[in-house]
Amino acid sequence: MSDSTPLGEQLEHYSLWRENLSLQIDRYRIWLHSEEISDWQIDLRLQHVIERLAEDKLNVAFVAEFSRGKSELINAIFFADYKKRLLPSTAGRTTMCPTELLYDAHKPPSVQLLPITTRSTNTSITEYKRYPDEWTTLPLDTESADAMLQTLKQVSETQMVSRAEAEQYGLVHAQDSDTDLHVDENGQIEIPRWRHAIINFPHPLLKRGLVILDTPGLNAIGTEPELTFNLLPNAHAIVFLLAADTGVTKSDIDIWRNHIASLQGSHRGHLVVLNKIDGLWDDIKSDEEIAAEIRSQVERSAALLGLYSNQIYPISAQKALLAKISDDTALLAKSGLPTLEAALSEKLIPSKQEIVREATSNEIGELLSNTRDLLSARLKNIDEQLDELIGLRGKNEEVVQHMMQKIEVEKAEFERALQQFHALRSVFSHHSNSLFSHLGMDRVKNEVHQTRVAMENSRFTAGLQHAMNGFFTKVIHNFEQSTEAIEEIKAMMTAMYRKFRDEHGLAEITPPNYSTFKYQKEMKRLEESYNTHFNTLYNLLTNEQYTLTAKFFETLASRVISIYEVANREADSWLKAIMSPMETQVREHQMQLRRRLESVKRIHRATDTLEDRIAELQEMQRNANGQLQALEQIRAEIEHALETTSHDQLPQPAKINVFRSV
Ligand SMILES: Nc1nc2c(ncn2[C@@H]2O[C@H](COP(=O)(O)OP(=O)(O)OP(=O)(O)O)[C@@H](O)[C@H]2O)c(=O)[nH]1
Ligand SMILES: [Mg+2]
Repeated sequence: MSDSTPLGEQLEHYSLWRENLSLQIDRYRIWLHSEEISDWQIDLRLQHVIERLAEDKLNVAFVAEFSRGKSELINAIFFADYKKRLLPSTAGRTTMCPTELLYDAHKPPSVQLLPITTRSTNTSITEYKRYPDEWTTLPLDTESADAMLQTLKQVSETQMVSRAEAEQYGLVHAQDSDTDLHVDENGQIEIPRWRHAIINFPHPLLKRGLVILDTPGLNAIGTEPELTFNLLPNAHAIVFLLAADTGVTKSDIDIWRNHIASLQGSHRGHLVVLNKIDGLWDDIKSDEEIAAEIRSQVERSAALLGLYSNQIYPISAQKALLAKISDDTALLAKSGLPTLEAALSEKLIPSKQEIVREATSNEIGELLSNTRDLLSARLKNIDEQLDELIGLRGKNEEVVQHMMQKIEVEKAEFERALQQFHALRSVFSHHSNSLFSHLGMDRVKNEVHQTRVAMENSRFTAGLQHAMNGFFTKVIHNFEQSTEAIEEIKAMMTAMYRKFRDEHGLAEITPPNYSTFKYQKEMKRLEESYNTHFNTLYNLLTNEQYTLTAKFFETLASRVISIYEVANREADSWLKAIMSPMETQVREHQMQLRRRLESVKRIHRATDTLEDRIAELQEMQRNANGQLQALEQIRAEIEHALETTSHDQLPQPAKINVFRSV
């Protein structure tokens, strides 16, 4: 199906790249098992990496004022193969609720709809996603384009309610200048029937992890905090549409400035489209004149948005859809869509792949280097034992006796060190607890609760903003305190690693890094975007201000909580990553000492001949060397899988050594 488009091709390459990478990582995992070098922690970490690669999503959002052609463009890019206009697209307001199109193979094709009445609670959409029974679910008959079309019409459903009810949902307020939502003779107002829609649809691109977000125009973005604080900031690309028939209006500029341009710092892909250029295709004018007219409108629009004119793509979504449906290549080229599609895939995929590549490379690089350290330590021990035993050739019993005593002393010393190690473990868990007292879920949930109470208490006062600001201050402070705890843990472990290396010859290990800096930055970003929106709410009457602020706060809070969840998972795996190589090495060293003592004892008691033992050790040495070689091979294969780009035409990134420490 749509796989023949540049976007389809790139997505396919990208998903093949992920599949191949997973395969190589899984081979490493299986190898660790078969060689009996794995333990449950390593296995779990590898499984996580593999799962993350499989579940990787690419989010593209379409944002604009109403009737600029968002839904039409989505139809043209993604659904033309159905030879129908699948998503409803009509003059005036059409898409009434944010609509996510995705594919989750665990569920049957369906449309899930969250009733608008849920806006009277302060619960965010993210939270509702955990409770499927709050949604109305309609099955989607993918065999019939007509049946699908009927079901998809739900996203434009509206209903009539009283003005008071609309106010309760925060959809209108005293100074509402929204002319489309006018009160009729019965005092009723037309409002959307649904708050949010999720379309689960087995489309080839969605199956490869693409998630499309269609949004309603007419500043619905401002009233649904989920869009402002979650869906748009998390999109990997945003397509913003202008239309040639309306030109750039004030509300276009508002949406651009407040919801898209303000996200730019986070180097996400933004694409600006000037749609409906077919309105300028005037039969009386020459092609050159038409091209000049389009160019000048592009330039004017670029100037108004503060962009270069080559950043705006002139297209006709409607003609592109028609061209694809009727297989008209000339019209398709004229519609400008192919250029936009190529730009979209260039913006979307390479940068996403880079992020995934780096995260995977760091995680696997660390595990590989731990495995290598372990095998090297094992080999070093075997070498030493061999030296010891070879030195015994032709020596008398007294020498053997002496050696036995020497190893026993070493073993006793190591056992004393082990006691220190166990003491360290308890200090370590003490520090870990202190880390989680700042970073833990209980802490953040408590902050949220306290802020809710403070907001409720300052319902009619200016203290509202104070309560919200206090929330951010506390949350950011918690992250700062976590940083201190992290530094302490790191310093302690570094000292311990050094001690074991110097006194017992254990391999040098550099503890991995962990920083909460990115979360602090994310919090600051949320705070800024909150402040921007709060200032626009500030002019409202106090009661409305409270209602809206409370809604915004709940979405913010659920966003903050999900950031904490990620930070917690990371902290957890960091704590394991910092402790487990040490545990493995200590265990290994202890086992080797026991073996050495055992073998010398057996020789002493003459139950084993010296030559048998030497031969046995040589076999172990060959085996360990073989494992190190196999590991090197695995490392090279994973590195190769990481470096292969998803797209051969792309300039190759500067060659970097993906595994710094191996
Ligand atoms: N002439 C022309 N009409 C277009 C083009 N693209 C969309 N339209 C029409 O413009 C109207 C609005 O298009 P939609 O796709 O519903 O716009 P939207 O941005 O999704 O609007 P909302 O869902 O209301 O936010 C529809 O009647 C489309 O057929 C185009 O390229 N040329
Ligand atoms: Mg629409």
